[in-house]
Amino acid sequence: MTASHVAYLGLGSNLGDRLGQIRRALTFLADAPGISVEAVSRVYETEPWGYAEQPAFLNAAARIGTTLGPLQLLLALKCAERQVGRERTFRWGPRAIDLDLLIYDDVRVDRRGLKVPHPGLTERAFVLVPLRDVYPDFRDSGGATIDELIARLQPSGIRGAYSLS
Ligand code: GSY
Repeated sequence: MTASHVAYLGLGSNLGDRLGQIRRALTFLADAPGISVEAVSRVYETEPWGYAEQPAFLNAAARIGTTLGPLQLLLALKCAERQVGRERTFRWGPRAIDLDLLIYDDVRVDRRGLKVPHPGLTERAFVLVPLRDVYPDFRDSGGATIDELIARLQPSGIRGAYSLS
């Protein structure tokens, strides 16, 4: 596959076998047509954001190469979530797996079901800290570095990091 685009994904899980589900999602994506997984961050245990009365999350990020467009990629992520066993609970509630399209080249998408870059990207440490492992040169639209963005989000709610290998 000759990948023509670079995208960054966020992965999260806080129900069941959290690490196993993140691994299975990455394996599913690596086997999916039009996607090559190029780099995976460490896995971070993070405090729940949005709705506090739920278990801690494991979060990670991945850099992929892809021939898919943003909407096709979103469908592939939804398909991976179903394969891994995601069932809808409620907004901001617990989930077996969550796959978010964070960044797709320099492309901006503003549609009902898809916003790229992900709107919460620069305000959530559980997204930025894993992203820094695979995209240390990331800057927001105002020019802030990823270290500066993370420094603004203290306390970060990051409890610890584990290597996936
Ligand atoms: O948006 C992803 C789902 N999610 C998460 C998450 O992945 N990690 C943490 N720490 N809190 C979260 N709240 C929601 S919703």
